[in-house]
Amino acid sequence: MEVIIRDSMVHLTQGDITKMDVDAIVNAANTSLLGGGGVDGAIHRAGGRAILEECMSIRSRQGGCAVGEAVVTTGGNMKCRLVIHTVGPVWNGGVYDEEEKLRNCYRSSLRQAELNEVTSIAFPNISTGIYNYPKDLACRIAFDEVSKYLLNNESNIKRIVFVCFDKENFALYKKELEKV
Ligand code: AR6
Repeated sequence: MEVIIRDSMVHLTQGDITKMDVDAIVNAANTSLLGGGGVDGAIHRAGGRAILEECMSIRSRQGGCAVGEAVVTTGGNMKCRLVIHTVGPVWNGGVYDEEEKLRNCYRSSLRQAELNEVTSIAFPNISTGIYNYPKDLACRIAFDEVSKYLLNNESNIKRIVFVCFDKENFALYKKELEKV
C-alpha cells in the first residue's frame, strides 16, 4: 500500500525491517547504542559486528545518543547501506514531553538521511514496543512528521517505508494512509 506526497512515495508494509531493500533503515535504539531487544537486537544480529564497532566508536566520541537524536553506521551484512540509530522516549503517561521527543526522532532521522544522500528509508514503529508508547498516538506522529518533511523540503528521499511488525500497528498505519 502506498501514497505519493509531493514527489516521494510513502509505502506501508508488514514484516522484518532487517530484510528491507532500501538505502537506510532506522533503528529504535537506546542511549547506550550498545544494542538491546526488539528491533535493535534484530538489527545488530542481522548486520553483524561492524555495526556494534561503529556504535562503540560513536560512544567514545560523543558518549552515546540522546533521546530524539540520531547517529549513523554502516548496514553491515544487511542489504541497506546505512543504519540510522535514533532513541525514542519511554512512555511515562505523556507528561514528560514524550510527543516532542518522538517527533524529534523522525526529524533527526530524516535530517541524517538527507546528510548521507539517502534515497530510500525504512522506519520501524519507534517506541511502541519495549518503550510502551501508545501505538495510535505514535502512528499519527510518525505519519505527521514524514508528511510535513516531504511537503516542506526539496528532498532526495524518494521512498519512505513504514515497516510494521505487528498487526495492530499495521492496521493503524493503513487507516492513516487511507486518509491521504
Ligand atoms: N522489524 C521491524 N519492526 C520490529 C522488529 C523487526 N525485526 N522487531 C520488533 N519490531 P522495540 P522501542 C517492532 O521494542 O519500543 C530495545 O531494547 C516492535 O513490534 O524494538 O523503541 C532498545 O535497545 C515495535 O512496534 O523498540 C531500547 O532499549 C517497534 O519495533 C528499547 O528496546 C519498536 O519496538 C527501545 O524500545
